Amino acid sequence: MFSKVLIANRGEIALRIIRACRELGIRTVAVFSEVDRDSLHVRFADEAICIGQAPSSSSYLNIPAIISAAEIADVEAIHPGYGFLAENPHFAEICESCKITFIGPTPENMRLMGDKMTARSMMHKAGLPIVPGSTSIIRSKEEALKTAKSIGYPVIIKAAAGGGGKGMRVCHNDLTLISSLMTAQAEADANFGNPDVYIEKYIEKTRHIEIQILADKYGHMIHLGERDCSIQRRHQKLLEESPSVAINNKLRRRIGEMALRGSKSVNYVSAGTIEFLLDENNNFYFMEMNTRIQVEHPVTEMVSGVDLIKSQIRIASGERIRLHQDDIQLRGSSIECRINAEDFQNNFMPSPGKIESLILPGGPGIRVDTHIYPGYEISPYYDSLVAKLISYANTRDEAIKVMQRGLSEFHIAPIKTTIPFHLRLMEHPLFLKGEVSTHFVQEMLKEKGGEE
Ligand code: MV4
Repeated sequence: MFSKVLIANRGEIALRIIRACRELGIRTVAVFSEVDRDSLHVRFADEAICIGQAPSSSSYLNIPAIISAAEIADVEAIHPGYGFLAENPHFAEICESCKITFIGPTPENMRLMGDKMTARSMMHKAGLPIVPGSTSIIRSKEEALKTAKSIGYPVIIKAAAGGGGKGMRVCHNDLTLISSLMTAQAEADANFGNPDVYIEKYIEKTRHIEIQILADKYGHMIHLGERDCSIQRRHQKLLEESPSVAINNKLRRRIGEMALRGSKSVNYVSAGTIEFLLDENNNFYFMEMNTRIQVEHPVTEMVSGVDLIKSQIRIASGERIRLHQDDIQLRGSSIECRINAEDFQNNFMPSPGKIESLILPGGPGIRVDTHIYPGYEISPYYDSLVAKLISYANTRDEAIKVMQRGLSEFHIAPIKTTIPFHLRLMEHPLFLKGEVSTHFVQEMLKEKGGEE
């Protein structure tokens, strides 16, 4: 096992990793930007090193500064968390060349799965179902029209280097396809430095289902069931839950086996997530693979009893996963609400500033993953996630009740948060029945206010 690890991240995930390290007896080194000097990850770590100014490009994305900090502090490994450098194969290679273990997948894993088009064709070869669509990059209007004609409208244009919904365009006819092709290519180029796009049949009214897997360096892999991430707005997830009401044991076994088959075919190592779309007839299709720990990992931890961060660290240090698939007993129900510093009443506008007063919820079935405290200043430089409120109970109905109670105890002032949104969601008849698709939030917001 490592004796010292650097955490190349900030916020709640940096704290989460520090906590895992402490329990494993590993010393921790935090890195921070100039505005994060008073952050809890700096206080909780054994050592802390300033790596640059507030903009991410100067600090949390600054590879030379992070590697220098790792060399100075003499760490054996770096945990990248999520976002920032977590899925950057170049960074993982630099770590390797400096004899620092990158706690995550191999650079090769990240490179292959980072190209969504390559991921799609590799998973298809491995036998996973994929949505009908183009088998290569779309280079011309003619190619786009030909593909759309063969699969039929509606179609969706996606960026090869994209993921997470950025730069996607749904098209219903030849006219919108041609105009969207140009804008999608320009947007892909501007956002990812790569204009390549491909086309798929657009599947309506889907659920976003993802399977968590763990793989060690010796080819042994297990899956830890699914998360339902259908509650999202403009591709930002707002609530995740496990298990999904749409998945029975038989379907879970089938999707789980597919996720493992795909992961094995690319010799995957570490924690990873395979995203699927589930349509109204329970057909599922591979979408993409996320080669990192995800924001919503706690709901899987609650129902599986497996600590995913400790597992990542153990795997990176060369330990074997001692669990077999039969050992994994998913139990109970867990929900995570993302509490963002955003004004739900005002089109989810960012609401940074100083937290003057704070009361965090607690009690049975509540977990709060957060880095905020009274007096903490929420910076406009980084994402708006301020806390993850996670509930756990025997059944989904009970987990919802626990979440309602937790949300009503949660008090932050004067900044605005997504708590009022979640309180409304917890009373929505369709959410209570579990009848949600990826269009749910948009439709719910239309019911009152109508700002969408
Ligand atoms: C799709 C889709 C429907 N059909 N692909 C969004 C995130 C990325 N991982 C894949 N995504 C989707 N891909 C096909 N062929 C629906 C989504 C999707 C979505 C699309 C439009 C508006 C909201 C959405 C929310 C989740 C998923």
